[in-house]
Amino acid sequence: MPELSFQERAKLCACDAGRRVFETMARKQSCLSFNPDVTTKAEILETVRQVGAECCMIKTHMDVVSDFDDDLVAQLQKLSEELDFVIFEDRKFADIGNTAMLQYEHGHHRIASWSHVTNAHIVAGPGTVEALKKVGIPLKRGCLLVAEMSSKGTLADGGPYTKAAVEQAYAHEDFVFGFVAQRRITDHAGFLTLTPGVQLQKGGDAMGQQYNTPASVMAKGADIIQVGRGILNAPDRSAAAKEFRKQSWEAYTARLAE
Ligand code: S5P
Repeated sequence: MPELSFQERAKLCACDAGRRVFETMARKQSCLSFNPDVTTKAEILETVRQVGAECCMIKTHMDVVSDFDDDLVAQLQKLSEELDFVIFEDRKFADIGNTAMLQYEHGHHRIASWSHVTNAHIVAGPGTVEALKKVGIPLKRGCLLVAEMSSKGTLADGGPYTKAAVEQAYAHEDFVFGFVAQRRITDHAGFLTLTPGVQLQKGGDAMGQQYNTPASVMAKGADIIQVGRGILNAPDRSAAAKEFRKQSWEAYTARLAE
């Protein structure tokens, strides 16, 4: 099957937030999502200001931010409008439905109230996503399922577990619009693949993370490359983000031309 463009794929996506992601990617010509995995409000906002213009998405882990407050959310939302990116809180919900629902809507972070996109593990069975959907759909939110992981020894490794994630996604297409995975795992072009574990050189860290290059993950069907320390620790973050954006967008356009 020929590769469809992100604009064409937006039309095949049944989730409001998912369409917004595809459309942002097409409009900005960016397959780059950046995660500012830093622990203060000031650092998050500083790094997002440095690289947000290059990104279709900014992925956060708000539970590591020591001084999280409503103003951080307000400023991030403002930057999301100014710099045109989608906000993705990487909460990886994994509990039984009722608990996941409470965690999504309530607590200190009230994730559903501000994050366009979140994600979930499928380990607890379909109840997790069914419950998240109850909160997310009225707010036009979307969810990615963690189908494969980038870390050494992961149990989410392409076998029956990954297949179960695909089945759950098909059952909830209005809320689930794709996967966190190391390669494309379905032919359904309305589903998006976000691949973490990306740096400009292949390698890893001391805690089990494994890195592949933008070109190699795009060749396996990634639509969004998820980059953290490859940009965060670069001497010039903006230049690094431009390079990741360029390499991944070129790989996408090459795919279209195949
Ligand atoms: O399989 C995964 C799934 C995720 S969402 N492997 C990952 O590394 N992630 C996230 O991507 C992880 O939580 C982190 O925020 C980011 C990778 O960051 P980096 O600094 O290693 O690029």
